[in-house]
Amino acid sequence: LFGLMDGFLKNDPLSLQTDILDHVEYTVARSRFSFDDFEAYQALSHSVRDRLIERWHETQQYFKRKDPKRLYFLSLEFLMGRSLSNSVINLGIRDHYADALKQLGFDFEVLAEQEGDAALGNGGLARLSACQMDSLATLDFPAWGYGLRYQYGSFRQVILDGFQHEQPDYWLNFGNPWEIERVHVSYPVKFYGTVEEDILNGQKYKIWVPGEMVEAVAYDNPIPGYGTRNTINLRLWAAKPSGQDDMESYNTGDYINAIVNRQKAETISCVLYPDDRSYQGKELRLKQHYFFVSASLQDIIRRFKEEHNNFETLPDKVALQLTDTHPSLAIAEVMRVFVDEEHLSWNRAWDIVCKIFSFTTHTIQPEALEKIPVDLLGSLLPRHLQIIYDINCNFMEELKKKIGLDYSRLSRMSIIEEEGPVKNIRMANLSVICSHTVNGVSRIHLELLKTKVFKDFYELWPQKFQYKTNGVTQRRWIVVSNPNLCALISKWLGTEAWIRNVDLLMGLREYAADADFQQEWKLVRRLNKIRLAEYIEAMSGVKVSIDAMFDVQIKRIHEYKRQLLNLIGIIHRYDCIKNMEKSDRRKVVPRVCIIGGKAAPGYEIAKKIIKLCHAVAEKINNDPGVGDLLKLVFIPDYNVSVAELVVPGSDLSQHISTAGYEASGTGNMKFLMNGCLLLATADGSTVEIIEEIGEENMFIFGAKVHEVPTLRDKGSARKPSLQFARIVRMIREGYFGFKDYFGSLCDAVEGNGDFYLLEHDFESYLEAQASADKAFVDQKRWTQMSILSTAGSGKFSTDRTIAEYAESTWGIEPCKCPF
Ligand code: 26M
Repeated sequence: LFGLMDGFLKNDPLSLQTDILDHVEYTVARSRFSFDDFEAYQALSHSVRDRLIERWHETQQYFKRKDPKRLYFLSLEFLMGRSLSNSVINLGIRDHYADALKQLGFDFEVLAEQEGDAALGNGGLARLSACQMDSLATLDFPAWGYGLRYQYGSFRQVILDGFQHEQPDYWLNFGNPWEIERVHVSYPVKFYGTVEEDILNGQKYKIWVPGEMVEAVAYDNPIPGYGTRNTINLRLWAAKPSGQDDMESYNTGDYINAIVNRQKAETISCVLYPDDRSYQGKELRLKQHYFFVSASLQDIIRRFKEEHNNFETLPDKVALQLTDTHPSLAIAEVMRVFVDEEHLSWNRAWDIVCKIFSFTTHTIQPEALEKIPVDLLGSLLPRHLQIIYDINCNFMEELKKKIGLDYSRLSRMSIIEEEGPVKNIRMANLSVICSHTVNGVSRIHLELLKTKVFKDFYELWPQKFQYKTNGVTQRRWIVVSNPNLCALISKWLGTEAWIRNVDLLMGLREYAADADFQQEWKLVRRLNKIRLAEYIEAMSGVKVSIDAMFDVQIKRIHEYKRQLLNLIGIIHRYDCIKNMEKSDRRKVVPRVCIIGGKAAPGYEIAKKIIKLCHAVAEKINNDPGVGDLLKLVFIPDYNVSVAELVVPGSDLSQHISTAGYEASGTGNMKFLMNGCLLLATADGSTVEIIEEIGEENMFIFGAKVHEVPTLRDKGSARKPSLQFARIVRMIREGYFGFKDYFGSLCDAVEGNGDFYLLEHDFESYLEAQASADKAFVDQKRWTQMSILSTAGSGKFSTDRTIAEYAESTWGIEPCKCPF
């Protein structure tokens, strides 16, 4: 019996093969003797899943026994991408599986390509959440992630005639082996209704009498750490019709319609909102937020109550991390549960609330801050609106005592925005007031928060404000996506220890000029470029030369990220080549310019940028006089797995936001780790990258953060760029077709309209590009810069970010599950 009980799954080739074939027969229900690649992928994933579940169980039991302070990481978005390769690498059994499969006649890499992306998020914030989960698991922290299980993830971007079209991403179509449905872990979530009063022991209480109820069902996604058995949980909620329905209604009315109406509950977790910039007071979105918050908190409080009976100790056991303001209704919800359901006094409840929440903001622009119309909140969550008003009222009283009757400051700091056509709840103010710590995502971001967006709050509570520079996980962004570079690094460092301790990458500096190392480095990079070139040809039909410099900008399309500056630069390059003497063309460094990214479906200008990219590409790629000297390709449907292919294969990457607009940026870190050089503005985390690897190893250009406001004020008094103006005129006058369509795009970058200062930065952008060309010609120097980029990327691991959060924000400690 004991033999059976400690019998962990075995990882020798025969056991793995038996496992896979069993899953082919019993899970996929195919013949063990005949199954295709996709079926093999399904069986393989289930076999990996079994191993994840084992460790997940052990870890959860260990956490339960040890009962450490736990971190609950709340985020409405997680961009997990694919799980297969990541899982087997973190479990340390990739090669075991590859061997086992080979004997069965399958190639591991081919099967891994069968997997679709889990794209439950939009951009940087969502991928950061995913990277942070990997680091939390690897560093053995007792953490749980909570999110929503959208049925439709980020839309699929399809390009027709150069225009973006959005198609639904029904990602669960073919099943999802990476989740475990927990039919017994479910909670009722309530909406609408009224607030009434009740008297209990002579004490008045508010009671929320809801008008609608849905059920939140848990889906658990195991997150394995690397080099540890710890496997933590990402719990995603799906909405289902409530089990607590009033059966009476079925008897009185139309049975069919009653069922159909019940089914509407599922719409709550149906679709991810694709916008990542503006907040329109949409009821469904608000419902999603509360659904998420209510289910997560019921789960967290239930777990706490299993072991504890006094809420005073909650702050010693629970840290709640708010990823942006999206989950910040949690603050009002905890107050409601404490006061209305647990009957704590307001003041006791408030004391506890102020000790458990920390808040990280991922935006800079004030107009991007989340607001909820008061009327909307009042109808959907009437009791929460009262609570928010009460929190605000108390805060305003306290504030008056501290700052006096400075009404304009009071109104700026109020949670309620009274100005404007409709009253709004400012979720950022609520989050700042109720959190013990407010974090920025890079040093410069915190500076801007302190002096602009949260200036008033910073002056009141300077000690609340901190920053933790973002990172990315080297497991996903080197080990999984660039296996050859990974092997090369380990070979020269003589250890794989850098995969858990990324500072060791610094050891590569020693070999940066070593001829043998450079040779091997170049070879790895070339193989990656070949792989990327094949993908480009398959996607766009454009054949590109491997010897050209691969110059890449992949990220969401936004005006502040300035893809348009890149395009105008490309047109300028094209123009120069065309106007050159034939003999001079030999001196041109050939380039393949690669752009990729989604535009929010309602973001007109961003969509026009995509169209312009295609129009320019059409012209350049079909100009026989240009040939291999310049190619432009747009990579459609940019997502995590596309990034895993593109990042390792690029020579130069662009991070060229107007200084002061990118809170951090994390794409720059992925490229840096892979030895791709950066052409960038001194914005967000790039400022800190410059400090780590030195400006001489990058191509930095453009206005600095402190210059931007003055430049903007100057308006048309800024120094014009004739080259820039000429190119904008070409676009406007129809040189690339679609004359009328591009007019508004041109308006957005001309004269006073040029809010993001493209024209001002253009000349220095061209200089930076010229330096990049010069450096590329000297391949020895370029390779050295490339090696030094990887060597200096250690700071930008989420391992460092998470360690900092654990220490100075969450107050949690590792809890390593023994073997
Ligand atoms: C808004 C309205 C409706 C639906 C969704 C949204 C929304 C979703 C995501 C708004 C913002 C969202 O994310 C913002 C974001 O991704 N910010 C980026 O965060 C990264 C991680 O900190 C930073 O590196 C980037 O600089 C920052 O732009």
